[in-house]
Amino acid sequence: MPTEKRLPRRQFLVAGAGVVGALTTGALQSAAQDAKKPEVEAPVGKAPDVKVPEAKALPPYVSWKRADAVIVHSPETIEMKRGYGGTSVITPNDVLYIRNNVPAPDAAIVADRDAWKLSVEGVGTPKVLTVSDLKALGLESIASVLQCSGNGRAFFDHKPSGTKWTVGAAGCVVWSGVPVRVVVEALGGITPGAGFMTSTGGETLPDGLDPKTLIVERSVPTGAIQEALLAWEMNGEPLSLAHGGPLRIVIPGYHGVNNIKYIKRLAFTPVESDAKIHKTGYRLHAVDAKSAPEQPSMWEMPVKSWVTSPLKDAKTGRVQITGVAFGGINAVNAVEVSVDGGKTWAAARFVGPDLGRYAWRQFVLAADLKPGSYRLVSRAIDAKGTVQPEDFPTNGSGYGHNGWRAHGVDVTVV
Ligand SMILES: Nc1nc2c(c(=O)[nH]1)N[C@H]1C(S)=C(S)[C@@H](COP(=O)(O)O)O[C@H]1N2
Ligand SMILES: [Mo]
Repeated sequence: MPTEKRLPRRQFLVAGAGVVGALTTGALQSAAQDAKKPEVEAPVGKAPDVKVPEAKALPPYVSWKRADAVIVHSPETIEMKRGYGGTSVITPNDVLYIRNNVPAPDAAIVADRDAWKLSVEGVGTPKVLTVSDLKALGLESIASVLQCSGNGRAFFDHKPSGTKWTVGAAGCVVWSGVPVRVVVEALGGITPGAGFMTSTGGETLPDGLDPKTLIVERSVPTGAIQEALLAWEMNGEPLSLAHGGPLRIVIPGYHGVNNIKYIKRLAFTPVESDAKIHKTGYRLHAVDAKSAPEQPSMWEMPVKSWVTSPLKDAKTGRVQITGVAFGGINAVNAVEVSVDGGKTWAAARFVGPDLGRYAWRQFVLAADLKPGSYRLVSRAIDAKGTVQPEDFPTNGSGYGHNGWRAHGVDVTVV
């Protein structure tokens, strides 16, 4: 799927019988319910200026998620509620968002994790390696922000289609696995002339459709391999099926879509993938333009931050204003908070351990607030000195919103 939109109806209808057919029928029904259900007022604890859909049940493959902490937009798009990620840097597994462009594979694939196979191509000695082989090759751990390209889509005024994520399609995760460069070295290095690293997802695709229109396959410039990890563990637990188990590629600093789950093929290629999701999908383009390969791809993430508390009401006196800030492809250096919608700013303080360049940092600003109305906004600055912008340009699919103004929250101090 090129954008964060649901599968077009036609594709569901030809999906046929079997697991995929059954799941997609569910997705269709939920899409229909979406259209009918009224939007309800955001309850306490969420940004009051964004309407959220009524609660839906968690689908079986993510039944272990915290129902009270997530918004189920559809069986394949589940958002963490604002303010539910805690203040201990790492986003707990049971609240981290979920995004599947096609239904997740059958749970059978995590029954024997070590047997999962990855085909490595475009190297000196191409080879099929099992997870067990990969575990023998090396081990590294890295913290990185996983964020969907469409995070913040709800804040665009032009109503782009696709999931209306606010701030919850993001989290900070510690991944463990083997560095891609270790695997590449073991297999004789990258074939000369291969400028891209292409990752392919292992979902079972429905028969009778051109796989190129459905397959989840993304290319990134080979430079990204320096930090890339083939991960089998997430926050100390075996990688769940929902988050890509048995094996997923993690490309720190890159948008979520490039972090391919159920990875079955890793290829070093002279050209970029011609899969629809890569060739024309996830591109920044004008609202009235069609997606095209020459438009910027959703690769590196820019600097971003938002407030996580308070979100609605606060008691008069000292208030601890918290939030998260990250630099995307760069480290985050500083963050400022404003209680008057961006007229005046004060430097916030980072809280907790610094887990490195690709992790986010929690921040806090203690403010003494009298009764009244406040617009809380935050603005981060990365290690290159890039300041989070006030706005982000409108674009067709509603990707990449990191504008600080729209991410603010209105709080009443009583
Ligand atoms: N195989 C596969 N990998 C995938 C996807 C997918 O649908 N299939 N979705 C991508 C997108 S768009 C995002 S935002 C992230 C979401 O990761 P999560 O569900 O673990 O939060 O996975 C990416 N990797
Ligand atoms: Mo995404």
